[in-house]
Amino acid sequence: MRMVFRWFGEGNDTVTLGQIRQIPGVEGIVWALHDIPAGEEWPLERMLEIKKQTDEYGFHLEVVESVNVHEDIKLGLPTRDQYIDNYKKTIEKLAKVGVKVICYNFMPVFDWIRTNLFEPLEDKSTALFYEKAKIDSMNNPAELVRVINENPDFTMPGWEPERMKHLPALFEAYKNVSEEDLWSNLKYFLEQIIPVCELNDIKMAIHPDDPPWSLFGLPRIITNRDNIRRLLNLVDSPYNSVTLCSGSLGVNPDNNIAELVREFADRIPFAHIRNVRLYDNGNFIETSHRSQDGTVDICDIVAAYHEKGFTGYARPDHGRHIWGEQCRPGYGLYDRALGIMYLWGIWDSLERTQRGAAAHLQSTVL
Ligand code: DNO
Ligand code: MN
Repeated sequence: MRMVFRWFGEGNDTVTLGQIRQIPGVEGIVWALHDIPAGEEWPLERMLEIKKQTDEYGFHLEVVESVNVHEDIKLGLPTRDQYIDNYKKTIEKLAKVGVKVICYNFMPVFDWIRTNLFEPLEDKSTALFYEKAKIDSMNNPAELVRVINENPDFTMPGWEPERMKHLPALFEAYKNVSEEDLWSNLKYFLEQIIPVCELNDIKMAIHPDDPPWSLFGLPRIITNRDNIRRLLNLVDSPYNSVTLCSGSLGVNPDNNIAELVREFADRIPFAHIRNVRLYDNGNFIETSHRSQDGTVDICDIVAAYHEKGFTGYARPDHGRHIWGEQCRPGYGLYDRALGIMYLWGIWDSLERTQRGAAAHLQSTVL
């Protein structure tokens, strides 16, 4: 397991590279050029700038999260080809700074959806929260557009006001895009991209939908085991792979993440590991990593990775906001650092046990 840490860049993150350097066992930075709009080619000079900053701390840049996919590609519009060309050129340049994995997602319009970014937990820390009743009350495009039109300042946590302006048009564009259409648009994209990845030794690792169900009438397809199988078969290459996110998939209790790890291990170059607590009413909140603190059994998941001899990258994904830290929602220093130490704790003790068992076996054979 190769531990990495997401960093949003100089001036764009409250956490510094110097602080990350002091978290035990972190070897690389998960990065992106966050200001470049989806569909545009990333400039090499900008990548080299990041490389210069991170080199100083001895971090590698092998994982990018995310190179976002332009909406026209997801919609399957004729204009998609120019954006796919740009994506290919970006892949070629990323290879030049040593990138090995590109995490991306194929969720129409929205990335993750929550209703409160600072919901208090019992210990007075706060975390990202999803309130089912609130989402249900506006869970169709017409209703959401109505709410937006009536309140020009309306925004949901994490949705930039800029993007909210385009929502009615985007919903209109997606009106006739079914799940099957989205599958075929993803296939079209991957068929074009994967050969370029093979040439450049970079894996495309799709992030599951968060939450893994359809919202506002928009299709969502990377949601469960069967759909991950289908994704991997769209283009059967090791370069077509998955970012297995325990928190995103874990809010559906039917998804057994450890089982997914066991089944898909050789196609998971990047693991997102975090816990969530599900409530009976369909709400969920992100919690600390410890198995007992949420509904997702992190010990079992790490054990599954260990059992499979996982040599891919892992990051603690989100954390709570603790000790008064003012930070990007979900991306503080403290709780993610605690999460890393929990993951290492499980991992290292499994290593010991395995080594002990091997030594024991050797001594009995002798
Ligand atoms: C949630 C996070 C995501 C992720 C993007 C990847 O679990 O990991 O916001 O960064 O969806 O494209
Ligand atoms: Mn994730």
